[in-house]
Amino acid sequence: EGVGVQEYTGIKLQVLLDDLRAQPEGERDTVKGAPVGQKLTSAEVSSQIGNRKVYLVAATLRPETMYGQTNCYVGVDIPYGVYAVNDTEAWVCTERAARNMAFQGLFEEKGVIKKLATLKGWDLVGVPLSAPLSPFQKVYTLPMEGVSPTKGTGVVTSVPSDSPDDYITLMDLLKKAQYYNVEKKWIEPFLPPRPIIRTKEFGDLSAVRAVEQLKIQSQKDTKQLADAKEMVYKAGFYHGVMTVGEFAGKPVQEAKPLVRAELIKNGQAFAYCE
Ligand code: A2H
Repeated sequence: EGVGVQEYTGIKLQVLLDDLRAQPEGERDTVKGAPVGQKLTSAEVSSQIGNRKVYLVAATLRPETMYGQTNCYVGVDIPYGVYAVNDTEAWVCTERAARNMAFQGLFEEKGVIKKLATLKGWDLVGVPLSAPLSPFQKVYTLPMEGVSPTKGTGVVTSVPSDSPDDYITLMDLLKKAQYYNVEKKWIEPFLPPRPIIRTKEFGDLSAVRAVEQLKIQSQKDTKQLADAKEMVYKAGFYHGVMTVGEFAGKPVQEAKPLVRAELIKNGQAFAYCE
């Protein structure tokens, strides 16, 4: 980072509000005793959102990995806002990110922020989403300890096949579901990760292999995770070849801008810098 500008891709994961609303509160899963999505679907927030579609927006440096999305991560204690983009869309991210977005002209009126609601990460855990290019129709929002409130949007989309952090967090959550206040059914159907990229260093499932090689046990092993992340990132970038999707057979370096452009063209992503 430092002086350089980070060119992220903002990925739009649509909140399946109808799914949430179709399930009466009494029959909903709970997080810390509160029904999932309770705040998002409350009368007060609903009236603010109106008819807008709501998206969690995740910042990624690896748009070509979106074929491997299995879930989305938020920090449970991080404050998030629901921001109006225009009359038809609202985005969930940190206030810091919303300010950057406003100045980058991503909202209807340049420089102007219209906040519809305030949430905590906890309010989003268990919320169902539709993630572009994911093989799954519905994925879930889960808690991650290492999410930084001052990087990207504060929302991280999860690709356990190619991100050691994403993979170990998923294993952690599954092992200690009760402790983390998550349902196993938000995790189990999405495992094991499906291969999307092959590298000569790590084979088909780079993140899984690196986590095993470095004997990483949990998301608390931050030093080894940083090493694994660097190794996997380099292997993927320089030697990765896509094994799925429209650009299967192409090197990652070629596929990356193509997938990004495709997502942006389809209105499923946007350029975001910081
Ligand atoms: B990447 P950099 Cl498959 N807190 O996306 C913690 N991590 C965050 C974050 C935040 N607030 N915002 C974004 N990130 C993650 C995919 C991916 C990513 C893969 C492999 C490696 C990888 C799927 N998760 O990143 O510090 C996001 O995860 C390794 C560099 O700005 C984002 O890209 O360099 C990356 O960290 C941005 O990290």
